[in-house]
Amino acid sequence: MFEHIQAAPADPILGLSDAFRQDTNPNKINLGVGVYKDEQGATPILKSVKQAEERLVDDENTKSYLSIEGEKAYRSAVKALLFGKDHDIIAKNRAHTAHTPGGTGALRVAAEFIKKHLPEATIWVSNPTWANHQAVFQSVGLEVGSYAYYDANAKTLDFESMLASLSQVPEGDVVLFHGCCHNPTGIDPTPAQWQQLAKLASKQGFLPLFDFAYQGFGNGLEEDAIGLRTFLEETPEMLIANSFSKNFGLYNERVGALTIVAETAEQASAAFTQIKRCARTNYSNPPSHGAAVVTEILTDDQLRSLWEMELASMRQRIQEMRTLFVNTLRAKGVEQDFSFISKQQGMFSFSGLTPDQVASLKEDHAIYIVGSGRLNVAGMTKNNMEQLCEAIAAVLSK
Ligand code: PLP
Ligand code: TYF
Repeated sequence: MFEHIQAAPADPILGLSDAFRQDTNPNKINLGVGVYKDEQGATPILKSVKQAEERLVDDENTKSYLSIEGEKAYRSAVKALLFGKDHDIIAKNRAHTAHTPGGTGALRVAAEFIKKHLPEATIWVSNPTWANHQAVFQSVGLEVGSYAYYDANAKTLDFESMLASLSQVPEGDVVLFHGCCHNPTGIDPTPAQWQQLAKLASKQGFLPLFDFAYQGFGNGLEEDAIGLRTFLEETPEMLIANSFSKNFGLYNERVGALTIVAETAEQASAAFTQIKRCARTNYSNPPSHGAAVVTEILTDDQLRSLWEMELASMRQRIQEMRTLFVNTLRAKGVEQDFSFISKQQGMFSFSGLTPDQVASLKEDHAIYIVGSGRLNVAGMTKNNMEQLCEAIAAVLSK
């Protein structure tokens, strides 16, 4: 039965982690997968998370199933984080949130929901985008199109082309936006550009789907929500797939959520029953632990302020590494201008390194970055910076 089955290609990002693990070079550096690392190169459990877990060990009294949509306290906490706790949408009951296994789980449920209830819709993603977007949407049979986003020469957002592409999107289609910290480029629209995009969405009549995997890694928790909150002033409907993998460091607990915003409370309730149906036929109900940790932290003043401090320190360390990287490259005699990297947001930057240079970094220097030239800046440390920049200087001068 299985003899005709061909091996699937490795995931371009997760496959790189496998290759990294097998590399025996003691000085190897992994700037591939988007995982935060501290100054020691470790991905530690946040203190706020440990403290919340200690409380849960004492207080948890059942491992019985959660409901399909997850716990109420978690779902309320997610909405407050996305919209701000006093937002009209919450007061008017126009949004419902389902706890999903990670941001990927949220995207998958969103994809099935779109396919089933907006069957004519094409979904549009930025060029470039996270490698898994296209695969998740295609796996449910959705048509995926792409809109202009990045200017590879100027290393900026090509906003004119983005507007021109999105002006072609017909009414009833879906457009995916990265809420902040665009993966892979590290370049986000400005507040004024978000306004223009939101007005365009309203004019064209397309449905925005926000993928919000890095809240707090750009400018701050509130600041990073500006894109989706600006849209909500113009568009009465939205889907939001958010992840707590990065901002709580809860990667392997698989914690995220899918939120639907509708024009009225009645429409939101009806649509949400269909979202629950998609969840039920996928994984029945979500895993409890990660969401219980997030709820404990978000609803307790002391844990919440500890978490916000820890998140700010992750954000600041990445920003420091951006500046140090640019300065160290210059100090190593690299003439090419890399200053754009210090202006970008979140974990990632598009370096502009070519596929050959990326291959040489891996083969000759045991430095792993994604084939597109995307760097995980969060994998840089003061300790690996000299070695990294010397290697980049070497491959650039080849
Ligand atoms: N969306 C983007 C843009 C991401 O970078 C990631 C990263 O993992 C995800 C979604 C998926 O999040 P999760 O790991 O919680 O499934
Ligand atoms: O882009 C990244 O590196 C992260 C982690 O299939 C990731 O979003 C990468 C690939 C993948 C799942 C998660």
